[in-house]
Amino acid sequence: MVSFIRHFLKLTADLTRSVPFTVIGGYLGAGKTTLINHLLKHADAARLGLIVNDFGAINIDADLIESADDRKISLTNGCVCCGLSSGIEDALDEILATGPDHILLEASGVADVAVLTRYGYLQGLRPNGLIVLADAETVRRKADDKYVAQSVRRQFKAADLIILNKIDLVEGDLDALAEWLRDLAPQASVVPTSRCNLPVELVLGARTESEISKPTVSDDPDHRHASYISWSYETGQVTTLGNLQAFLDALPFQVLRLKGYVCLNDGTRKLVQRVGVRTQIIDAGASAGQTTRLVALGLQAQIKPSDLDRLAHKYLKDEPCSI
Ligand SMILES: Nc1nc2c(ncn2[C@@H]2O[C@H](COP(=O)(O)OP(=O)(O)OP(=O)(O)O)[C@@H](O)[C@H]2O)c(=O)[nH]1
Ligand SMILES: [Mg+2]
Repeated sequence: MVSFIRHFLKLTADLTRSVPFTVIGGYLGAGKTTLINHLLKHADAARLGLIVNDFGAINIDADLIESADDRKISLTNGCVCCGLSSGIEDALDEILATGPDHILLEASGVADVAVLTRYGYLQGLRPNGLIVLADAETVRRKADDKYVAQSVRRQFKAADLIILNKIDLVEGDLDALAEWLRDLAPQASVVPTSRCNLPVELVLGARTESEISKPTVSDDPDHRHASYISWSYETGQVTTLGNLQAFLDALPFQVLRLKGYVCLNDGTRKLVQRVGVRTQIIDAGASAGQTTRLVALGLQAQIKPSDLDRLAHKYLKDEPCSI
């Protein structure tokens, strides 16, 4: 009896102390990291613990997230939805020990996100839902693409909230697009925005059990990301801005996502982001002590890492430093 009461008291204490756990999903480049940075900037004093699962061998997202390192853990070289499960449990323990108010997991863009919500039931945590980002410019095309439609649609069907991001890039009928998403995922609310500029409450606000979907076991026995291949590249050498541009122009359009940092021969560093055909090159400060690091993702049937190696060797190194 005494042990039962002790167990009951511990359970009650665990419930009141449990930390909300929210999964952030969405296909490659939809805006997951942008959302996390928005939350970090606007969540006032809330201490956010972050776990970032990037697909490639180098975790670029961990660098893109503007958070204190002790509350941010990156998991690389695989996807937590179909492997790395002990990795995520250890990471959750480590983050919990820092005393966060809320834990966010950025899933890799190709993850089976519904499977990840089950970690919210671990001791010390409470599930707070699954947010899925949609890239307003490309979502309809991706949802009909014969190779990626299944993984894109599966994410929406499991979502509690869909953030229809990048509406600044849409020229057509936005209402019709939102309506199409609502038909695809009637269980979720759909919120249009750009740059994930939303009230933080929408993501971090507490959701009751009836407001969140139950986690699932993957219904796809072949879900091992066999069809995707990642490419990583690192060099201590520098290049010119012109060669970086030539590299990006020469990349096959089948590269679905590319991101990382490139060091130039003028002593600066550029952040490079490419989602489909859209490319961004942003100043990222001085390159001192840094290396060029890039990751890319595409379908195994469509890109060859050796082709990307060849392009990188041709354009991203061997330039004498001009400073
Ligand atoms: N035009 C426009 N660009 C955006 C918007 N939101 C994000 N981006 C850009 O889209 C690119 C990808 O954004 P991320 O936040 O890194 O996307 P992600 O989902 O974390 O990408 P992965 O983790 O690689 O799957 C970046 O270049 C962002 O600056 C938006 O609302 N409008
Ligand atoms: Mg990201």
